[in-house]
Amino acid sequence: MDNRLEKAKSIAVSKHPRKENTTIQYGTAGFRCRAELLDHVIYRMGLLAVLASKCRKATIGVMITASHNPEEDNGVKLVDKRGEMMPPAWEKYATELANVEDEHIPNILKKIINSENIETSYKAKVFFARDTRPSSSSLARALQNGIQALEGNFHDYGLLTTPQLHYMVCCENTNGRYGVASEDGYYNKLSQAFVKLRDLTSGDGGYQSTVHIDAANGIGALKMELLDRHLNHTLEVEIYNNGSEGKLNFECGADFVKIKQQAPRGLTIKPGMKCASFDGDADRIVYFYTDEDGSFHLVDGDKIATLIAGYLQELVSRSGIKLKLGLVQTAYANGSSTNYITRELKVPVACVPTGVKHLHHKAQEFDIGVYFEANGHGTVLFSDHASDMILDVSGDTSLPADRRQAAVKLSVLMDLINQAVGDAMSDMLLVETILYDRGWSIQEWNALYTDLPNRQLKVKVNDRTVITTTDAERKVVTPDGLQAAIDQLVEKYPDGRSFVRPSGTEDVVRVYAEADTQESTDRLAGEVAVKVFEMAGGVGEKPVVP
Ligand code: 16G
Ligand code: MG
Repeated sequence: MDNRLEKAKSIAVSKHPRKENTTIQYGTAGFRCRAELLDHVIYRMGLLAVLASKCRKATIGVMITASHNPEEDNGVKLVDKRGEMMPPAWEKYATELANVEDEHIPNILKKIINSENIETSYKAKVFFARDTRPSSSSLARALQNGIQALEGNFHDYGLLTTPQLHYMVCCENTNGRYGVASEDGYYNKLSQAFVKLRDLTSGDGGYQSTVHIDAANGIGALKMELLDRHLNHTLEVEIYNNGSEGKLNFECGADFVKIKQQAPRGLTIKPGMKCASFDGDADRIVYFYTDEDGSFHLVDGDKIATLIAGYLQELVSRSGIKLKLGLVQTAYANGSSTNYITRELKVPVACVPTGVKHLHHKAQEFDIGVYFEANGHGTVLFSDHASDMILDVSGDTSLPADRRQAAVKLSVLMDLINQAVGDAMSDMLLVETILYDRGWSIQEWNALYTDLPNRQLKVKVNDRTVITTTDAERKVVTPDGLQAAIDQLVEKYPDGRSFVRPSGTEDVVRVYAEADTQESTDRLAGEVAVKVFEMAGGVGEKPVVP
């Protein structure tokens, strides 16, 4: 192995040297920055993926994408053996390996091998893929060089959405039980489940058969077109922002629509049209529409979560199977959604810190765990126990037809859902299945509950790590006195709620507020932002209260 580590170093020096002294951090969504800073980082992630594969004795995934970031950025994320995110220890290794001088690469690799007790003789295998960014293909070559430097096997899937790569890794490491590890395998699995569910459901009422999709000028457009070909016209899909003209994520995509609460560029919206936006790597989705009077309505991750949780709850209860269903949210979930879920649906709700890995982890504690961030990232997990029970009941002909039929629907839904990770395409098919079965238009769905007005602001501070939080980011611990100040402000407003947290992806502190009216919400958010500025070392212009 020592020889190979030396070889990895000399390739680093000759082909993928670390040219600048900037430090880069493996955050909640991997490394993300301007593409030109990433060549050496991605080469090194090839090396790390080989070690991870040897450590896990399984295939590891690497995705090259910067999701909803501008086209000039790029990023890289490692995918663990079941298609989930890598644990914190590996995030630390990634950060360390990315930032050392070229000549120290062998030392760091050796350190990881020792700490993790890695059997270096295991033949490593890495799956990788990339999004449509102009920089992605040359970065993919850097990655491949890294994998080959440590003599790992690999499969280059070319262009994929992030969730498709997670799916491939999960299929491969479960010996095909999850599905076939190919693009066709993915489309076949999802489309067959979708078409089967159309046969099992009614489709009456106000259901709108067409979805207008803003694909953010990204990879989602290419892949949605391929999936559409497998759907046999069971769903009418119109794709906008397919990348032929517009720029990736520029004034379009799920992140833009969620934050700006407005329709994306490139999609001329007409009243009542059912629309959805994917983000740049198609792991997030939000829906939206406008009224006759032109007002915009966002149907976000919270509404998707409630739609799914309510539907699954009903099926579980009709099937007669005793299963614990729960919903996982973050502090960003609109207060109305949490009230609706706990009071109307009577589904238990858990709140965890921001970031998919926290939600995913918590959702595993339920038999059926639904998790969604308000920004549209989420999925549903079925425990082994739940899936065994569902399959048993669906095949038991001695049971009443109604019970069995509910279990059959659940069993097909398990195939429709990408349980490895939130997936815009799979989530969209799931939402469309439920709306079809309910006979609901997007307006009827949106009317389940009314969102409290809410506002998000950013505050620039000298060092955002001075802010620490507890209680799933809902309470500030430091700086001293900030939480008491926030509490005092919140008290003034009916239905008021506010929290602040350091961003994991940008150098800012985020402020969230909600209250009974938009005016109160904006004022509360502004007042809290001022407190953060004053008490946590604000820099630049002081926020103003409207
Ligand atoms: C990352 C997370 C996303 C989270 C966002 C918060 C993953 C795959 N992605 O994009 O879940 O909502 O960060 O960003 O975990 P922030 O920390 O800047 O608010
Ligand atoms: Mg994304």
